[in-house]
Amino acid sequence: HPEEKLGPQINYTITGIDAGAGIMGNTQTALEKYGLKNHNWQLQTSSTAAMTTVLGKAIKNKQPIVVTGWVPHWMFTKYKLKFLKDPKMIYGKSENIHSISRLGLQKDSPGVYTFLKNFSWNTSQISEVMFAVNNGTSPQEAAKSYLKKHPDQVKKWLSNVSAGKNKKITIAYVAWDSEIASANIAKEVLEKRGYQVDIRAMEAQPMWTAVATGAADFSLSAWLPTTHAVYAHKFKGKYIDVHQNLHGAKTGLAVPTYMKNINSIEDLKT
Ligand code: PBE
Repeated sequence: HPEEKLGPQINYTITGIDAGAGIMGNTQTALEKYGLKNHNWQLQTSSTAAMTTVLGKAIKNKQPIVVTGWVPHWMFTKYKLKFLKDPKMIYGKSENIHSISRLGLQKDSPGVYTFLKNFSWNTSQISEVMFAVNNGTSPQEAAKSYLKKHPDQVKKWLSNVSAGKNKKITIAYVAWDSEIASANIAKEVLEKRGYQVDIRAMEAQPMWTAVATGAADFSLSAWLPTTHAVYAHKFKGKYIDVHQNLHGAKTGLAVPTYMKNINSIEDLKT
């Protein structure tokens, strides 16, 4: 029904993910700043898995849907989606994924700190791992086979990284697809150098807390400057922003491309 208003067709609901995700807070802000709150729009909390399932069903039936979307994620390759324009820049101009460490890591684990300085990859590389996992390969197996296929990159990541000698390292991550990929890659790479690596999945706020309190040595799951701005501000001075491990990330609201009349967040009002 292309002429029908969108809101009533989808109960004025944006399908979201886990409450701690930065994209959820930013979407609340967007609802306010674009005046959508007064138009009954609401954001539904869910999980990435539930959101992508609902999205897949809507697309199968060519029904309208609005989701919280981001790249890198396989949803943008598996489905024909478009980001809604965000003229008010609520979701930021450009976003990167940062590696953050606890205070003191450089001093007492210089090898791990060097790895963090070395570690970066691009969206097509991380997608190899995400796709394998989405197709049913275990994250650990997917990471192992990636390392086998990219020995030169592994060499770079490990350059000047001193031997771990069984030193225990804890990585905190959030179970978003991109961070499942990076945490498992980091574990496998550091274990090649003799570190004993424990990766721990948690929600976003506990992840930042773990790094800020030193309960975890580092995390590769920090989306900055916008998505996790609230956490970065809250824990300012209690963590080290070591390096950017992926450039060109993006978050926002997304819809299937067959929703021809909806191209901007502003269009949700009409
Ligand atoms: N995400 C994926 C996260 C960061 C990684 C966009 C869902 C967030 O919103 O916090």
